[in-house]
Amino acid sequence: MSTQVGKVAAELMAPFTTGIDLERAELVTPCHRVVRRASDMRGHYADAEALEVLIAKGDPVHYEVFEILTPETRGNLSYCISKLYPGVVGEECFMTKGHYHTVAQTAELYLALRGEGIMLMKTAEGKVDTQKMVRGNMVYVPGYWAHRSINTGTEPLVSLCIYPAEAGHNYGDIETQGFPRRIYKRDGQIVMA
Ligand code: S6P
Ligand code: ZN
Repeated sequence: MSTQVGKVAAELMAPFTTGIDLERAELVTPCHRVVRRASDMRGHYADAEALEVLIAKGDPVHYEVFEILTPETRGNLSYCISKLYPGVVGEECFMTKGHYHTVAQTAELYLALRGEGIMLMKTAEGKVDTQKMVRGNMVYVPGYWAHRSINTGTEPLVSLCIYPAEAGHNYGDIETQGFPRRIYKRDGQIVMA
């Protein structure tokens, strides 16, 4: 009993509160901010030439992630606001790189707050799944599923993501094999191919 109490004391964190600026759809005081521009997305879109044109035209931000990180030990939760801008590379909708978790069995919950999109998922064994991301939808990404968000709308796709702090990012086979589906906007229609 005394050992258990001692262990808890060693890991004890102070409770804290963070705020989301609901207008800007950003965390007010993130620990860390990730910014990915078109030039960070080389190798991910079908039309590599269209991506280079976009980079030459000013290298727009594709997405930002505002993170609250806690110690990467079992039991803690980290979370972030993911803000994925609208746009196309050729005809392919803007998307995140996508990743497995390094601790492969860890799950993640995405609560869509604004915009419209698709969560595209795959497993290393070849399973594929898509879920609709629209305000109020909570997409549960189970362990072992690589996940990529795709903005199919005309405004930023904003989600709150909550995941075990130990989860980590594993970009594994995504940079070499991508995902088995792509999402295009053709004549204003969303097309999955
Ligand atoms: C973390 C979570 C998000 C993503 C973010 C960027 O588990 O899924 O914070 O890191 O949406 O995606 P990516 O694939 O570029 O890391
Ligand atoms: Zn994740």
